[in-house]
Amino acid sequence: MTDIIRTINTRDPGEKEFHQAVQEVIESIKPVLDQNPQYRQEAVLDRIVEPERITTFRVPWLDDQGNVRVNRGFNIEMSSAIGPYKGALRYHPSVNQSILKFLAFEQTFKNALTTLPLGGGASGSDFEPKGKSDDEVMRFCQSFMAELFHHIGANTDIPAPDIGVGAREIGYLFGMFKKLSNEFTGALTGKGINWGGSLIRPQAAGYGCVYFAAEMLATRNIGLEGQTCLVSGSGNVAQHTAEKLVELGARVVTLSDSSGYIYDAGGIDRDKLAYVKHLKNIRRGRIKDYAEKYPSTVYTNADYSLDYNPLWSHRAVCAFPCATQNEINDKDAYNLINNNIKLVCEGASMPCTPEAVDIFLERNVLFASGKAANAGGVAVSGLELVQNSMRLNWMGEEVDKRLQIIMKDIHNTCLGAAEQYGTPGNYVNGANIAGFVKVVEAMLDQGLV
Ligand code: NDP
Ligand code: 2IT
Repeated sequence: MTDIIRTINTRDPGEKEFHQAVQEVIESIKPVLDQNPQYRQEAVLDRIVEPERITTFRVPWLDDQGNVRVNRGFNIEMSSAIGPYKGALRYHPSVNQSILKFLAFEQTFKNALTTLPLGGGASGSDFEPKGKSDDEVMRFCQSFMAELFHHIGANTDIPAPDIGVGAREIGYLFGMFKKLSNEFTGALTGKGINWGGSLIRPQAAGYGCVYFAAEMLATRNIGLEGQTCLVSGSGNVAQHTAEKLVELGARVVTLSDSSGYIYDAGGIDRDKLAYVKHLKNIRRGRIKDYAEKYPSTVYTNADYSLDYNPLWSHRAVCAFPCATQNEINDKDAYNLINNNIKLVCEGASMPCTPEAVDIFLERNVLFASGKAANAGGVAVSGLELVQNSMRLNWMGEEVDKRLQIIMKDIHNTCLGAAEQYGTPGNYVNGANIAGFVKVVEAMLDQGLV
């Protein structure tokens, strides 16, 4: 165990997701530390694993029956080395300090890879939006923002959609931010298109993930057309990953939510995806309904007592985990490999366990970690901020073109860094090294702060 892992284990025992995210970066950057003794002298690791600021706060709200409910809110400001704190805002019952620190830590390097001047942060709550009325969600968001607005702003900290936070929540949050701060600025991204949002932002993480996958496949002269793809999740990232895959001629056969998954051997086409979007974004229903609408589909209930997820046991060339952290373990990795998998591209944040990642790398599967592959979301958030400060809106084609260029650049940056430090083709090392060096160089330039 390295000193830094020992330090965070002692200082923050039980923060297993945060430890996992740190461990992955530390393993990748060993050669960088060896070649740059100054980094050790300046204790950059000790500094980079300690958030610049953490806030936790009470979020009281009234449910529709008039009962007082209380949730916990968090804001993690991890690194402002290269720009204002920026990252995910997540509402999910599992949210705790460990999960948000892991997200904020990964985000710091992800944002560095985008080439945009954005630091790393994350915020959220253990609030469960599923099953709540729109009024309840609005009251919760307003109470959450009553505290968060002290900390955020277009030049300080800019939250954005993540699990459980989409257009509806950003709307309620922005409305309250504007009222409290008396300013109309880009203090949140993922805003509605009529009030400061960017075209393509809802699609960006998913589309970007597929652009990244296409770049990876091209290094082995493989195209996406006709390839069978497994996608997990059915939220924002999964929907738009599937949408771009279908547009490029791939065959998407799975989608899931926390209750189960569907397998549609005929392929999920545009019309079926339109149904999924309505089901999930408007009706806020369960993916199970898909199998009732399209009876040739097989629906399987989630069984959390199993030590593998049957979604990853189907034969496919590409896998896109787009739901949540640690959804592919070592057993799932072997199941994928035994079924011909050639590429695993993380749409979600840290969806593969370290054991699964090692198996993919050992078996020469093309593997991209989320901090590179899903960076399209935050990249277009960055473009949303540019448009806000210029007070203009770009056309969708313009944003999409920029997104494609950014994903191609990130791909090449990862390959270049991996090659330079002796692990050609290893996108995990490449992403960690390139992101780390950029952030650390900025920290050193700015002195001990
Ligand atoms: P959504 O809330 O839109 O969708 C999340 C999906 O994952 C839902 O289908 C949800 O099912 C499922 N899910 C969530 N938690 C679990 C769980 N514990 N077990 C099984 N399924 C689960 O979120 P997003 O699509 O925005 O985010 C998905 C992932 O992508 C996250 O890891 C996020 O960090 C990452 N990401 C998101 C970006 C964005 O712009 N939105 C950008 C970059 C990364 P259910 O409805 O049943 O909960
Ligand atoms: O994980 C992520 O990159 C996000 N949820 C989006 C962050 C952003 O600022 O757009």
